[in-house]
Amino acid sequence: MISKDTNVVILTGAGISAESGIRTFRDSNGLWENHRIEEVATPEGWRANPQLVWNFYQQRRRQLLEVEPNQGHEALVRLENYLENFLLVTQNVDDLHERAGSKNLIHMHGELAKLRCESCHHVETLMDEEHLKETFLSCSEGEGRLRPHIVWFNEMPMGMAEIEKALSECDVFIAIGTSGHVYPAANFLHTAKRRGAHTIGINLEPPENVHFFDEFFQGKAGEILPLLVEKWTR
Ligand code: BV8
Repeated sequence: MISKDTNVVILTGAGISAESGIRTFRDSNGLWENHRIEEVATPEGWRANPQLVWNFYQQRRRQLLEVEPNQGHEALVRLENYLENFLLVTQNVDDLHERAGSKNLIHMHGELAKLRCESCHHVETLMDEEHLKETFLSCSEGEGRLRPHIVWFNEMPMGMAEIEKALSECDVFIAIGTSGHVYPAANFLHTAKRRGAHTIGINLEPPENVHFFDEFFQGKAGEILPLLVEKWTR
């Protein structure tokens, strides 16, 4: 069902990074449990208590130095190298997909490794020791304060025009390691289905929208993806 000229769009969520040791959001020891979403992942939370939000993200940025891509990330690189038309959209803000070698990649919810100036909006990857402390950082281009280059709730996700275009042209849509809680990402499955794409879900637990998938594989992405990609690229 997947051959070299099949047009594939993939959406990943926190579940694909779980086997690398990055906690997901809604599993029992999810990230949010230590904090209410409104406090740490909204513009209002940032305005109300920037130090709390900054410390929350600096702790997650420091964790990037301790984790590695897993076999799920690596299998997606093999699939991308095999296909002529491939787009990987991730809700994740870690850098494990690019470190595994993914190229055609959109971080629709931003990136932990990057910071953005609140005044001139200059974006930079800043992951040296001095950028990971709990003191605020200033923009190198002006004097604005740097904020996480992250899409918070009620902020516009990134790359939406490119994503919508890819979804309108795809033959196969694969959602991996996502609970289907967060919009507009959770709508991509329906957009692809309306286009007539074949839809595949891979998740540890059946997500809320499991019945909308043509095929669903329950289990760990790091175990299932290498087997599926080996079959598809044979
Ligand atoms: C927007 C960055 C509009 C932060 C994130 C009411 C109803 C519907 C929608 C809304 C509503 N009220 C508000 C909204 C919109 C809102 C939303 O969807 N809210 C939800 C909570 C109801 N969405 C927004 O605000 C979005 N923006 O709508 O803008 C707009 C329009 C015009 C102009 C301006 C604005 C922005 C949403 C982005 C928020 N930012 N991340 C950060 O990371 O710090 S969301 C956050 O959740 C992460 O990005 C995460 O990736 C994402 C989704 O979670 P998942 O990835 O699915 O993770 P989760 O833990 O939920 O699930 C993991 C799954 O993996 C589980 O199912 C588990 O079983 C599985 N798993 C675990 N281990 C494995 C595994 N699977 C396979 N293998 C394993 N080993």
